[in-house]
Amino acid sequence: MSPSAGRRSSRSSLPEWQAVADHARATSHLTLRDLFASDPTRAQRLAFEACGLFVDHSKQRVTEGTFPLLVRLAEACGLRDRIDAMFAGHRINTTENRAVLHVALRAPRSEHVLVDGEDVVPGVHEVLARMAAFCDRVRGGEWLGHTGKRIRAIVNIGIGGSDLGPVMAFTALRHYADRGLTFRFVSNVDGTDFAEAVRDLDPAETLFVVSSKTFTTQETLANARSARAWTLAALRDEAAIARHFVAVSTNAAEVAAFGIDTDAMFGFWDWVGGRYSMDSAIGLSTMLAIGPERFRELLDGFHAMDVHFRTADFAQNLPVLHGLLAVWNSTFLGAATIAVLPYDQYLARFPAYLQQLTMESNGKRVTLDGTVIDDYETCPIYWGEPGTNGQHSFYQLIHQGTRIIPCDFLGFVRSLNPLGRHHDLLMANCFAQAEALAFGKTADEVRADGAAESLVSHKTFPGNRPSSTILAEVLTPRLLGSLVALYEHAVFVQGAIWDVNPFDQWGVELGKVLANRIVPELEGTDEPSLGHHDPSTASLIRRYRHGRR
Ligand code: G6Q
Repeated sequence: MSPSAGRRSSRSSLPEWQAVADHARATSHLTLRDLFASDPTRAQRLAFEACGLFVDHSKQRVTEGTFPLLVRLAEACGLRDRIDAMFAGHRINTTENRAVLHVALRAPRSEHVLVDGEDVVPGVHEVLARMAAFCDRVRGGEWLGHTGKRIRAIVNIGIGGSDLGPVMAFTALRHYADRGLTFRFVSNVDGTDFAEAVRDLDPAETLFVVSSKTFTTQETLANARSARAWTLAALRDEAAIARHFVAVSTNAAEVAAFGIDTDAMFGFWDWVGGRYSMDSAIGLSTMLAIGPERFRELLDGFHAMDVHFRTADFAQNLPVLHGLLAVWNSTFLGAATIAVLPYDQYLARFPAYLQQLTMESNGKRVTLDGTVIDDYETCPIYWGEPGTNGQHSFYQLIHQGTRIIPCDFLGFVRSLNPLGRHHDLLMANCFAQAEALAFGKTADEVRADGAAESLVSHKTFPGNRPSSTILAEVLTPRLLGSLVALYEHAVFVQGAIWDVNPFDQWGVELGKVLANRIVPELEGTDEPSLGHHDPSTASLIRRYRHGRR
């Protein structure tokens, strides 16, 4: 029996938790049609604004009483103290005994953030200055490849937090990128990823940024070794490595052991979690693309949201409300997933980025003290695709399926690529989807359209499907920073309510250990004894070995 068996999470016994649960039951019969009909001010009352983001929550299934009850729950869960503890550099990642200070990465020079009595802000700015100097040299054509050619291609090698942030940010900010440089991102240990990424690149003009906090990650090291071999096969001189490889890591010893000079290493710290690291040196590829000034704007956008999160009243606090809504929808209304639907092609990778941020953070089943949670659901599944593509694919289920899928719609007033009517068409679709989801189409309305009686139920839209819409003026580096920080802090809020640690990821370990055990069983020449595997796994390994021969 596990030590925690028999213990129950204390969250669900809080009176404030029960009050929210009672409220959910008591209001479950209300529809968005009713709610809008009974309150003409609803659209204004449930819209919030900060850091350039206008957030309309009025199409969520909430009444006037919902946010106050959720805010009281947040207070009862100690959210204020948790926020203060994070910003104060306390070791709130208790299972790894680490501070959690991505907020220090975007702190202005004038701020002080102490970890064990030491101010970390000067170190942050020192690395930023080194990154800026390096980026200026590469972008300005001063940093040359081994044969004297200018660098034309940057390949970021990294995985998880060392990939998803960089690739999302590059995609999002491509409009601001130096178009004379080609950017590629290699993450998968599948050799196809590397092979396709470098197929059309010239090794003499290619710079690899090996991004790995630990510098021990199997996939990243395998790709970095292949990159090394690819470079040496063409340039035929070990000295070329120094011109074509830089590292981003916390592990100087492993970087040196790999053969990259630590002068060409950009560091960060153990208090930066992988999925919270896109604004650390892990953002080197982003800075190479958009330049140091724009990167500073990105950090300023993050920081603006940090200040808002830390200081705004919970009742008006964007990340607090966003986080609480996710808890409301998933834990109290039973939604198993949340769709994130950007109506902007530049945000194509934003849902993938959010998958890690949300689910690796809060996909947990034990509380901070190790108690198994068996009386409420924690993190929902986050997923999505850019609109309007999703409309011609899975939106059918969101409109008429049997499950309720709350949606976050994201859009901009202005396009970075104004082209005829395109942007109006795009945003008309965005607004229309949220409207259709909320209000649906009744059977009578379908009949009034003249539908055959046999088709009425097929053509009826039940409505009452919740969504939030985030609208901003235009996608800039600053705006992106604020948007990402909104979700980072919303995830923090969720973790506080569910009483889980959003900053560890023990659930990724077991598979890694088993894979390392299987590698020699696939590669060895002697027939391995597979008795320690289950029959299914042993049979797959045998079949693979046989086929490989
Ligand atoms: C993120 C995780 C994980 C991590 C990768 C890469 O929060 O910790 O996704 O970023 O496993 O790790 P390295 O940067 O150490 O290679």
